[in-house]
Amino acid sequence: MSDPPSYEELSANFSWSIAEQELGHQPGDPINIGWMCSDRICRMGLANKLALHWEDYQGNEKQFTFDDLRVLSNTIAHFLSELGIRPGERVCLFMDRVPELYIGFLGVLKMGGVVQPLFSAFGDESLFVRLQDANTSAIVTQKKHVHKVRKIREHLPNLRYIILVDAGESPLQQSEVSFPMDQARRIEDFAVYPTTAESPSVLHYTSGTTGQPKGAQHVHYSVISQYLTAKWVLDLRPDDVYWCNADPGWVTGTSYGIIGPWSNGITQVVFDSGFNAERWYEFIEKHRVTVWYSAPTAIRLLMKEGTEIVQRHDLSSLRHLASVGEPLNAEAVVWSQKVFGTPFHDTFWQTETGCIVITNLPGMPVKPGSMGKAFPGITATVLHPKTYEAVNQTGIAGLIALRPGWPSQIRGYWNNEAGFKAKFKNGWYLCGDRASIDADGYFWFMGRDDDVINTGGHLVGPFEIESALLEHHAVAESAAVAKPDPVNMEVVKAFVTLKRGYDPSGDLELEIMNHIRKRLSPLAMPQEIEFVDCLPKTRSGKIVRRILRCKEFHEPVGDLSTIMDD
Ligand code: 6R9
Repeated sequence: MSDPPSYEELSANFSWSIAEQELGHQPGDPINIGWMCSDRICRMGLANKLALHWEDYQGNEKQFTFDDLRVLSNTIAHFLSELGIRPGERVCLFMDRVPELYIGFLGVLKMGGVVQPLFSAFGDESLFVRLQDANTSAIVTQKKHVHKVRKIREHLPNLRYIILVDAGESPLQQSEVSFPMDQARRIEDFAVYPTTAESPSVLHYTSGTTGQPKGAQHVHYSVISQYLTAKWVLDLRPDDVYWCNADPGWVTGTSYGIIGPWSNGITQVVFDSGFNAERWYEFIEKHRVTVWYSAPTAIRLLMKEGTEIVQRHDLSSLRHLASVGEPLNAEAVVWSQKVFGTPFHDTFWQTETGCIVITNLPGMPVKPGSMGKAFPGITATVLHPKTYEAVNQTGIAGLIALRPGWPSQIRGYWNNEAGFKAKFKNGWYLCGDRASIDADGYFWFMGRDDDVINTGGHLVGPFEIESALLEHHAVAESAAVAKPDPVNMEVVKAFVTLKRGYDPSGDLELEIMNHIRKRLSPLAMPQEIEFVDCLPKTRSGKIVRRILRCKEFHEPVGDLSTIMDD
């Protein structure tokens, strides 16, 4: 197999028109993601290629070719149009990771609707806030989740249809309709709605640190970025079997759990199941997964389970590994290289960017602990937090900023123009994170803006502290936050969960403190370690330090709707 091209080769003369050409898109022409990911692939002669191999925790399996994707997404698009859903209206997908979710995504887009994917684990209140804000017209769901919709139904006068994909013989209530995808009359030909580059496609709700969640509005042109970043960063090749762990309620599960692989005509496997190391390794082994896109939260859990369990499985199919969502600790990179024979490659991006923007491309040397470099076509820098001028000095941390204008950048927050405008300063888009850049152009993540700790006027990022903690053999996960201090304003406090076989004790605290003292500056040293059973996380697996910090400061914690509560 030939080596992937180098970063320099890919960057030279880069233009997003490379993706336009490969996708056969002429500026000004209609462009529809649903069509791109199904009909177009069939036209390329791949109609009978496996597109989705789905499995759930009970061992049920289903398989769909690209032609199935085409016909079944037609069928859903036709059904929604017949119901009277019009282009531009929001259709919420509120399902577990069942095939209807993935194919429904393409179907809504094909009829010109705007997909609003939400985690099926959301309770009725989290659901209500988002359906009300988006003025959603229809929701597609399952029997097991419909009670949550019924509970809030009367307060959502504009929600015209509740569509059940597995109603069977169950009695339906007012405005509920049954749509069993497998039994519906298959629609061979559907006139795909001629959306154009700027037509809205996906409305992703992202949790703000405080206040209400924001609806990030994507457009159909985003596929240009998602196609090319999936191909180059995830190193997708025609024979790959690709596995993305993310739920489509999170942007990773749509940009790279649907659009990226399928616009590339790649076979993907979906496992509708929670985390379980044994089951995950079995899944990789059984399906001969070659490319795996995961997240630090899952990787830390795998590390906690140890290497012995890895050795019991044949994971030799794995060729390329990538990670997103949180900083990827150097320890995790080194560990993955050791146990899988290839390191997890970090990828940094956001709901708002729509695609990977800073990353370790396959051909680049990986520096463990660094996120890598700006993707070709993305201009990224770090800005001084007061002047918003580029820091232009290696090793000095600043605000991560991107030059606006890449194809998959969101076009706004739904009903929140002021919130969107506030993300731009001095001609840059601000990510809300801090990093420094080294002499080779590699970005080193420091922390989210609001998580940075100000101790005696010095800023300390939680990432370096947590990475040092993770190097101790007893530590499974940690979160470093500020706690109030009369002298230094803030000092560092670390919350730590332990690996199996270790119990909290004063001695262990001392041992961990001694271990990290060698790695951290005195300012970054935690004043206190608190052992906890688990850390607060979002549904996408991010540690929410804000909750821990607010408790230390006795402040209200703000919006908790995306926090895992089970
Ligand atoms: C795709 C996604 C975005 C925020 C982002 C940052 C954090 C994501 C990261 C990372 C360090 C990485 N983040 N990837 N931090 N290294 N490789 O996660 O989108 O849910 O909107 O979150 O996640 O703080 O600003 P989203």
